[in-house]
Amino acid sequence: MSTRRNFLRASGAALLGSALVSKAAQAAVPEAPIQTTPDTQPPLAPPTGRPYQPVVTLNGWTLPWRMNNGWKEFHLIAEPVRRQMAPGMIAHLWGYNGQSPGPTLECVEGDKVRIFVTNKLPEHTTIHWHGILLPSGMDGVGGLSQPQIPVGKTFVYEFEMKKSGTFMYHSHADEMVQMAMGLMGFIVVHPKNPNFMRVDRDFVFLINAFDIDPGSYTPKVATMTDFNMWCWNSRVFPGIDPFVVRKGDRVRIRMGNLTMTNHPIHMHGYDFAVTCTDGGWVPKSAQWPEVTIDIPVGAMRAFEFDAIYPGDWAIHCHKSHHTMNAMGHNVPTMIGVDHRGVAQKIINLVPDYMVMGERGMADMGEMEMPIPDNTLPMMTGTGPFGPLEMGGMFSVVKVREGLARDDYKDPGWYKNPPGTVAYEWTGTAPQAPRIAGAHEAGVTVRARKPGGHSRH
Ligand SMILES: [Cu+2]
Repeated sequence: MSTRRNFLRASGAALLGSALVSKAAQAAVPEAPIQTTPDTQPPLAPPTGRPYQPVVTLNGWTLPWRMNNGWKEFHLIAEPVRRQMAPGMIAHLWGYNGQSPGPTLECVEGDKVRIFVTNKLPEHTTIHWHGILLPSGMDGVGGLSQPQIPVGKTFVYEFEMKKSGTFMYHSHADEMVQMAMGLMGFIVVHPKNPNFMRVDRDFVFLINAFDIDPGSYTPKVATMTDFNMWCWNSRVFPGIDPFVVRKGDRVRIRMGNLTMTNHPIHMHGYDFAVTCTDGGWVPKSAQWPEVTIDIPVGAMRAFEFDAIYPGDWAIHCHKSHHTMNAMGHNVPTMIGVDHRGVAQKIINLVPDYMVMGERGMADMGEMEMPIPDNTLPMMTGTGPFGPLEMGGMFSVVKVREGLARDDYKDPGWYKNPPGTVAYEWTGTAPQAPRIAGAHEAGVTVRARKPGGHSRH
């Protein structure tokens, strides 16, 4: 993390005489730390103010603040950023303080917050505090609740955090463009009583989506529904960090959806309780059990579980197109199509043509198909047993015994106890009952794999 000392120095408040200090201190903007890596940062224990159990932002960070006469002051800078979506792909987005999404803002119920927003974008902007109860004029809708923040100017938002829960912030100016470019972030307001709804590990991420053509860097901003990069915190698998959990911990996962469609998020290995919505905490008697939680557009949800089952548990969006990257879209179905005879004729015309998908698409996960620069394979990643064949909104909850309280380092793959892994049957297979006539006998399909990379 680096700071903008030059920017600060320009304000020069610290050198003024005592008579001027309080006025100058009010006028001085607080530091705006920036983040230069997309790695998950350790939780930021609150150095001042009321105590709370901090959250961990997946592939993100929490914005430090300063206290000023009872106000918690934050400084967000809206600006163009370069975000690595996964190793091998950079996106040119708009974000805050060096990354998209911007840093998570954490505070406590009852806190008075003052948020400075500096606009370093090429056009005007605002920030809307999604779900927060506040004065109408602080709501951040450009033109409705305030003038737009012009290029190069800094505006101040001031309000009290009246209730705890799970919230978001995002641009509310030229929204189609500014949301499509990544101007968004997470807000967590902790309960005043640190024992209320306390958990040991509290993860947060935004669900967001971009439309970036293979080989290019900048999202297409006019896309309505046909996005191709399905992200958690502007990252796609295998770029999304695992949720590292100590066995026995009480765990909360909070999500907010700023895409244009719903996402049924499914976690393996557990059932969990839905404990927080965008409207607030769900009382114990009303918490409902799930294994998949649908997150509507513009909504936030949180669920909790006791991490009693060690293992590597997949967590992903259950829309299967959301677990693949850009190359996987608009591909014809070729299953059962016999290319023999046709392929050679096409290769005479198109030397690079390859026959794919006659047996399904799993070949794509196994091979290194030539793809454009700055583009991720449509399904990728390798696990302890081979190709994972995933992309997009996919990660792993890694529950391990004996981790330290604050240890979020990737512990590697789970070592399954002997006799607990699915295995190949080598004896005589028992008869599998099947409805008469339902099976089409005698159809053989053959796939031809591409010849390699000789032309690239
Ligand atoms: Cu989805």
